Amino acid sequence: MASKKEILKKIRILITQKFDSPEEAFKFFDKDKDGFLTKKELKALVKEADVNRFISGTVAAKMIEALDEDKNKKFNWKEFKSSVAKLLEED
Ligand SMILES: [Ca+2]
Ligand SMILES: [Ca+2]
Repeated sequence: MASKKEILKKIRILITQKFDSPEEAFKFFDKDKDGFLTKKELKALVKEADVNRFISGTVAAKMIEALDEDKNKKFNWKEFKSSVAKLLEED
């Protein structure tokens, strides 16, 4: 199984290489345009990052668990932005 570090690296590559900005990535994966990334929408992002699909749901759940500041089980733009900022800080 891929390590956490490898998974985060894949997500970082997706956001930095396939999108011009984190905001563009957020808008792209917010499929219903409600201004939130739900676990399901985040799972699509994780899958798109080429993380093994069998663990994509778990990865999405863990990301929300760890970084959902207002505990509503989904990411708003501010939470997503700070998640990406943390990702970019890693190695
Ligand atoms: Ca949404
Ligand atoms: Ca939230």
